[in-house]
Amino acid sequence: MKKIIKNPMLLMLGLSLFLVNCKDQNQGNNGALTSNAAERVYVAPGEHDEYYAFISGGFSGQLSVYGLPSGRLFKVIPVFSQDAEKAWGYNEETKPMLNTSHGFIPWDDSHHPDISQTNGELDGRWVFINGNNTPRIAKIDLSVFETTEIIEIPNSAGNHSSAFVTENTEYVVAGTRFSVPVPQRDMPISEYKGNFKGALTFISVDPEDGGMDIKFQLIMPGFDYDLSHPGRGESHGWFFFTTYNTEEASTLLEVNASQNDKDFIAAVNWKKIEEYVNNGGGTMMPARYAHNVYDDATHTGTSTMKEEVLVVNPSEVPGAVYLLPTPKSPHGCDVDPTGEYIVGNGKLSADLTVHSFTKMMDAIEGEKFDGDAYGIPILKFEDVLAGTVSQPGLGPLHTEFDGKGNAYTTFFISSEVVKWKLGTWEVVDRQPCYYSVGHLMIPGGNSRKPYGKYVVAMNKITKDRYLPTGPEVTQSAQLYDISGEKMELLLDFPTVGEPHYAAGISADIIKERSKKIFDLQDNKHKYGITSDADVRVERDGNEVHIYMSMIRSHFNPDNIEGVKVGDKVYFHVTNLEQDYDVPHGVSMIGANTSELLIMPGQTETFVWEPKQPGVWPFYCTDFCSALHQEMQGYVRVSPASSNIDLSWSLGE
Ligand code: K7E
Ligand code: CUA
Repeated sequence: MKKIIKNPMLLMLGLSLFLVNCKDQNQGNNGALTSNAAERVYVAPGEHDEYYAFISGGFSGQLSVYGLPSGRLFKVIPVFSQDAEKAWGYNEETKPMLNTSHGFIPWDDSHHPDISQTNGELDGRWVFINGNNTPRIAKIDLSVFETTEIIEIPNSAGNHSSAFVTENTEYVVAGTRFSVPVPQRDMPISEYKGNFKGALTFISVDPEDGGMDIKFQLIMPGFDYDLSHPGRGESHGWFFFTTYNTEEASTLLEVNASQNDKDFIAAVNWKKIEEYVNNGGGTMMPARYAHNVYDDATHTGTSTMKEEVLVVNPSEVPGAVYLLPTPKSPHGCDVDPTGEYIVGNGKLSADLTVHSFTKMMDAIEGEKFDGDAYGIPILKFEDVLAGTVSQPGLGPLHTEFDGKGNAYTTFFISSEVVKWKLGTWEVVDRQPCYYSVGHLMIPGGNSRKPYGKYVVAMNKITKDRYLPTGPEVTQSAQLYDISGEKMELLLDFPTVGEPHYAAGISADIIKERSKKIFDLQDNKHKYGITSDADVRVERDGNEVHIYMSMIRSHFNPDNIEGVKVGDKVYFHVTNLEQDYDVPHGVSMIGANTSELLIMPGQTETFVWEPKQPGVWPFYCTDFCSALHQEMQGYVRVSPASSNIDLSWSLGE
């Protein structure tokens, strides 16, 4: 046990608990300033927010949509976790979206959303987000705010240094946190060192429809790959990954992965590797992974199992990968808007380390190496160092930029956001967070053009900040105004799940692209109908298919007879409405699934397996009109042995 106590991280965690419990922290603004702050986050009834913020749900597996500066929650977009409210993963159309090589996986841990870019600026077409646990990348289409694609990542585990996009969304990148045997196989854990590998996956994104496809996987040494960011401007074409556990320990990492004085930032020249694979380089290896696509015309997801993936070893492409020594177990890996500075946030380091892209290129050209790791050249720390921010705080995690030459770094242990200047490395301001901040987000932060008006800090601990709700209290974000010299805390707001990273964008870019309805005439759903003339009920063995419509304020049909115990009854329900904001819902007594919430012009399906004879009602779950309570129907269920014919009707 003595050995454990020597671990600096534990000592620092102890200090953190002390700080968190210490009540004499500056509690922020006084009364007069508070009313001023209230005005600055107040969005009057009927007015719109200036920014969208897409905040990850962490262990909720979802992505939440907020407005800034109000902090108002608009929507929780289901991504990796089943959501009964929207039937995600419950209806027949979206179940395939959660398929993986491990079967149907109804949950994940989502950390890092990133919005698509064109020429290094956010274009608001899609937002990508990682699933850590069963490695996946999802794409959300921001015209409909729905998850429309999920691709599983083979050879990967704890998909954490993900999902960040290059400056023309050429790639969304997914780095493995855990190294594992590649390919997976039965072997002793003690043989980790030298044998386990870390896959860095480059997923191409179709510039037209956003379709994702794994272009190649770079098979790296068995480190942990924690976070990553793309180069931009001059450094476009490179991608940077922080590593820890360069010790390659497989047990008690809190001690064994904290031995090396420096770990690395891995710099990957993806353009060079892209060229190599475009010329036939790399090796196809067997790998099973699911590729799930949701089609807005058929309103249906399909899952395809892929069988192979293209892998590249760094040694095959000399000059494509270098290692930049970085103290000490770095977490965040953040690139400034010019693309010159790469910030490594060493969790156990007293100072913040900033590398220079220009110096890195000079050192590479001069071939000034300090040995290698598994054949990958290590550059000299002094040769690539742009500067250090000296003792800015304790436990640095993540850095964002305001586009005006300032950087903002979160410190988990000392629980604060620290503002410092790029180039002079001087600390110019610090503000406490309540409490223990993880990520922070400046809208447009991961691009050439951050908006630089607000920063959102996302905190791990809230303690006494809100009314208590039993042992589990809300997670929380805090909004600061950063338009002046000093940061000003404006607002606390609760979040869904545990927020990690977030992505923010000017509302104007998204607003005008937002779809209002699905066009009924474009509905290509296999079981969809476009008018009441197509309403019917069909039997196929013990399967019964109900082609049903819904419009204010009835279902058609609303009386169905001839269903029997033992049948599998499919309700294929089309919402015939073509007006904005008129969804209908449907639910059936005793159905082992969720309701459906169906948008105008859309078709969805649920399955009901009646267990008992009787007359069983169904009803609309969304208060759609003054006669919403009249929107109901009955299904008569007869014993399995009965010979009552199928019949259906409305108003007869
Ligand atoms: Cu720092 Cu998963 Cu980005 Cu959370 S990670 S804090
Ligand atoms: Cu339709 Cu309520």
